[in-house]
Amino acid sequence: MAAPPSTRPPSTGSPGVLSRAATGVVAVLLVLGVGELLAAATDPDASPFFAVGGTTVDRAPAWAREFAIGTFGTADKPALFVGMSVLLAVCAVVAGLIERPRRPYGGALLAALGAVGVYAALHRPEATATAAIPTVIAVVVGMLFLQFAIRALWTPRGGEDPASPNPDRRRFLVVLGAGVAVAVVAGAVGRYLADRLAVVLEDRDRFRVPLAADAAPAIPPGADLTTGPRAVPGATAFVTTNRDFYRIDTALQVPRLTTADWRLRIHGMVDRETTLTWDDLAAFETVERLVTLTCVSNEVGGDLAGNARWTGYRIADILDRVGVHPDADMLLSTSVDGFTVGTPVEVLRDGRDALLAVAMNGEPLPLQHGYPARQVVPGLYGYVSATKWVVDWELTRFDRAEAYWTRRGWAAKGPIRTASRIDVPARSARLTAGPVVVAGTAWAQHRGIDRIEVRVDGGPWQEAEPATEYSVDTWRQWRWVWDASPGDHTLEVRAVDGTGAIQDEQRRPPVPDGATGLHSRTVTVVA
Ligand SMILES: Nc1nc2c(c(=O)[nH]1)N[C@H]1C(S)=C(S)[C@@H](COP(=O)(O)O)O[C@H]1N2
Ligand SMILES: [Mo]
Repeated sequence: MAAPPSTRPPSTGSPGVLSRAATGVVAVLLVLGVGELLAAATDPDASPFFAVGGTTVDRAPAWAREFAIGTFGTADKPALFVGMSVLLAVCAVVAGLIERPRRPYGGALLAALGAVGVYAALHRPEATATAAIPTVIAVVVGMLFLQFAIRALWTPRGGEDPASPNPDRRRFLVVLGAGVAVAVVAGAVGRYLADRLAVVLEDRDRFRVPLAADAAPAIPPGADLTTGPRAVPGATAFVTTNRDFYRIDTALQVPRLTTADWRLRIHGMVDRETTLTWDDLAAFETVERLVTLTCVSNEVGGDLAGNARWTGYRIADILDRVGVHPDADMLLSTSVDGFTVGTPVEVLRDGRDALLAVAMNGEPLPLQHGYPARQVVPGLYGYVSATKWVVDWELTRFDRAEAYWTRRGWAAKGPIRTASRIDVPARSARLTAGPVVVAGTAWAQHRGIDRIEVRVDGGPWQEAEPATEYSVDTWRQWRWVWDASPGDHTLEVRAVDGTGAIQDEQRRPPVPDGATGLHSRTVTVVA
């Protein structure tokens, strides 16, 4: 008897070349798509594909560059991307062909490509260690996919017929399709976010910082310990650069808001509900001030404080325009990302320079610091005053509303506590006996710093030399010359604020309303 005709082709023992190659290609697409999305959401310079491209351009030897420009002209960058894509496609096909169930050779190839991406991302200008994260996660996703899909290709359907190990085509196609879908969606969303960022960056480039009708007083010589003939090496600069300014917020992705899209809706207990557009701001007087910001989470001796030149509009002027009800005691401000802050209305209207700021140190606000508009209120910790990307003001009451951090255990009101810090000599410094310059900074925003005192090994307090005071809203530097004797010594500092109150010496953690205690530094002096 003749055998019945087989409906299935006999098993060849290994799935088709095309399917395996396709699996490799989809795995690489996933790496690119996921990498693009994660980079766009965190750090656009960390995109594996574009980091490799950028690093190739930067590292290309002169002859290669000459050749590329000579051959492709202004299309040298598209040519680079095409070249990279061809190379990637070849690697993708190879990865698919060499991957085996439980033997992820193709995955190893993806990891090797990923290593190149990580290297490139870490070597972009201004890159930090986190630039590696998008590539690492994307490669892991790609490797898992590759192994999963290849297993679908090799595993017999349900395993019920071990004699004919035919792959489950349908399951394989579903896995492959899902991979393509995720790669495409991730890539598209990633590109959208990246374009959105480009739009905001262009908007920021076009933005001209308004000239201040009421400019900040000049910084007197002697306010800054880092300049002048008596400059102290290692001291903290009086004005913090935008790059060095601490950053604290809850935003996983920095909000991307253009001046055209920006609105400030003012509502609640007001006479006239108003929505301000960017152009409406021009009606208010432009003010420029130096103000020191501090985070409530700053530990004793910590660096979550910075001093910048802010340009903007008086919050009080804007509040006057809408007419605040007398029983409203809280300005509940909301960021475009939903973060909320509750600020006492009284503080905003007591004459201090509470600003809706649009510029920082003469530049439009950096995206991370609240572009296009944020609040700056002298004397209050950031969590109760300094709303970045602010788009909504509700006039309300502290007994009706609760802001983001208050709901999470922090105090409803947060005046800044008097603090002082030793910056020089450095931690665990080894010094030579004799005169040693000790220096640092101290702050008590809106009360000012009157006096700074230093003591050695718990001895008597000795008055340090304060730098020239700029204003009660900025920090004040100080220096003290110590006649150091050999041995291990502990230096401590304390400040006296403008009301004559001595800094609180009792050690308390930052929660719920700011750390207290003295900053100390232990140093070794050798003969
Ligand atoms: N939108 C938004 N604004 C915010 C925050 C935030 O998480 N989201 N954090 C606040 C806190 S706690 C501080 S200390 C300051 C820090 O401002 P900076 O990042 O510009 O230094 O921003 C404040 N404004
Ligand atoms: Mo903060």
